[in-house]
Amino acid sequence: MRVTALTSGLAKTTAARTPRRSDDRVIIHFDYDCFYASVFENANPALKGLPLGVKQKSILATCNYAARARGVKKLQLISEAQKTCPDLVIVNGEDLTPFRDASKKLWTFLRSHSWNGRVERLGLDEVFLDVTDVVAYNQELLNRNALRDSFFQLSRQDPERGFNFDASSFFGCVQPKLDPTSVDSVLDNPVCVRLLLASHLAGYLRLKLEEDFGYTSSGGVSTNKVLAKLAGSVNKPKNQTTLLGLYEDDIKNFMDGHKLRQIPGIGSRIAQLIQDHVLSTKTTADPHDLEIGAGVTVREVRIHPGMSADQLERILDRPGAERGSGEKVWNLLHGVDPSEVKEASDVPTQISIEDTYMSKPLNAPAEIARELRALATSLVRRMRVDLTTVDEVDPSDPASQHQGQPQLRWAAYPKTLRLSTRCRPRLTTTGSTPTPESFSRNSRSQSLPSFVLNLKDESVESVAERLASELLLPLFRRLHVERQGWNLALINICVTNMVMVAGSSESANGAGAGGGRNIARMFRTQEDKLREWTVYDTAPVPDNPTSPSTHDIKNDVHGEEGEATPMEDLVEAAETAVVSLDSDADAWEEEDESQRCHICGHAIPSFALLAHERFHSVED
Ligand code: TTP
Ligand code: MG
Repeated sequence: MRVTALTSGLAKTTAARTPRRSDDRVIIHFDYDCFYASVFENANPALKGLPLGVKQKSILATCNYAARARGVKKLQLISEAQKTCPDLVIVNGEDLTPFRDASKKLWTFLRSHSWNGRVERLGLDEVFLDVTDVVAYNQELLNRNALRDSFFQLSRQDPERGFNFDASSFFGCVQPKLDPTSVDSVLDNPVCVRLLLASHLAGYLRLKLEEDFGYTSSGGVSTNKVLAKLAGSVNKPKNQTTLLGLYEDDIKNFMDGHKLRQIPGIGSRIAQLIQDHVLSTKTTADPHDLEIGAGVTVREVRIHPGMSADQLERILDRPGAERGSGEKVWNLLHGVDPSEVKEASDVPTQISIEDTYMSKPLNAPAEIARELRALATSLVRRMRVDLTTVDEVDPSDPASQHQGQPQLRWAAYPKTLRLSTRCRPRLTTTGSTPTPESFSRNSRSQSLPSFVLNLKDESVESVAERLASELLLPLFRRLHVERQGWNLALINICVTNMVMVAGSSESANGAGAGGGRNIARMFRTQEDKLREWTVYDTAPVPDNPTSPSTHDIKNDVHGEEGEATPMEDLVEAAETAVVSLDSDADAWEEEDESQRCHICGHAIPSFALLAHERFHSVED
């Protein structure tokens, strides 16, 4: 049987327009099953087996598979879901803290199996793992004469750390389905051998996620991120799929079967533009043979007359469009995705907390004070979870001991605090229909004072109280000079400009002892040394060209108006290792493919936009 290497396999006739795929890497994609529902089930096992829905506002953010079996759907209105399944158990999932905590725990476990550090979180419940090096190492060890008794080594240093597996077959499902007689072909194809090994690693890790943490997941294994993610969706839940490109058209056929909108990286706006083009220039007799409601398929786009990367570039050429989008989309249509799995960091680039008040906008000073205090409390709590680490106690070092307890210290700290608000859009009348005027977002920022970093003497509540009264309220007054009646629909507070503290025992101990002097020292040395490298988050939110412009944040960062000058009282300029942080473990929160709601301007991850828009449609 002829085997075509994954990297080749391009028919001569189409070579000119078919992008070339590289299959050098091995990527696993994990997607936890009904994630929010699983978090509740793990916290309260009595819920397991019952139909369970997780509510956010008036919508189900998700539901477990027992509920899905009864006809309940993700993103369904609660009222509809209750009609479909009257004994549906509904829990409130508006506090994201338990989901974030579970997500971090699972991600930390997966990361501990990476050798190259490429472990990327997408949202709270998806993880990409680049296992190219682990797999290549095990490929070298594979003994073709004893495939059934193989051992997968998880550590280069410790040859006994690993698991037994049967390398004569794949773990889980394979796509396209593999004829048993082609197993030998697989073994003759190095790319396929790597994918076979990765399927066992994925199976092992998924089993550990379930046994050790209580989370089942779906897995996808392939040679790039888009293929791994799509493969993972083929068999859900609690299963996995390895996508092979053993024969020439395997990947093309796999991609062709998807709707354009299903392809990660092709957002709704791009999909709409392409679909509009394909539908309006369609030449076949019956326009209804394209499923207009459900969207065009990859195949329909790919074979559309004249379609090419250049053509897509022209279709997508709109003000603000990224150059090269045409080629990127064309590549994706062919399963080509050179994007790297990002390197892991424990620390988010920013922590942002916000709340919306669409149905009851805020207008009175007392309401503002209350909301700022609540948001500040969440923010400080979040900082203490996401930005701290626990030091080991060294029994021989009295300085490292604090009543025999492990010490919490900052693993990273933010330098800037930002407050943003949005006012509810007023309705204006265009023709006979009232439409919302465009909203405006205003932001102000300033340095974060050092009391926020005091882990020893201050409780979350007392830090939050000071943060709200001493910083956020004055910032708010600078943003809104009117004394009341702002019609406020959103408040966001955010800490950013993160600086990571390297794990030197000196800095660790000092910060661990209360975050006072040594954090202060870190600020000082960091400020002096890295000033020229630091990128201040100055960008006004460019979502509305008519919105009032934001001030120059640089002035704030350096203590404009003499409000917060945490650097001033800092002493001791001893060296402390710090590095600028440029990772984005939590980038999904605001940056990753997030879109803005056209009604309230709230930044929403793409995956949640639908739910959010439904929320508006039912809020009143
Ligand atoms: P998903 O992975 O889409 O859903 P899921 O994990 O619940 O279910 P599946 O088994 O199909 O993977 O999203 C992950 C979590 O994100 C989900 O548990 C709830 C949350 N979420 C929202 O808050 N809003 C949304 O619009 C969606 C789609 C998900
Ligand atoms: Mg999921």
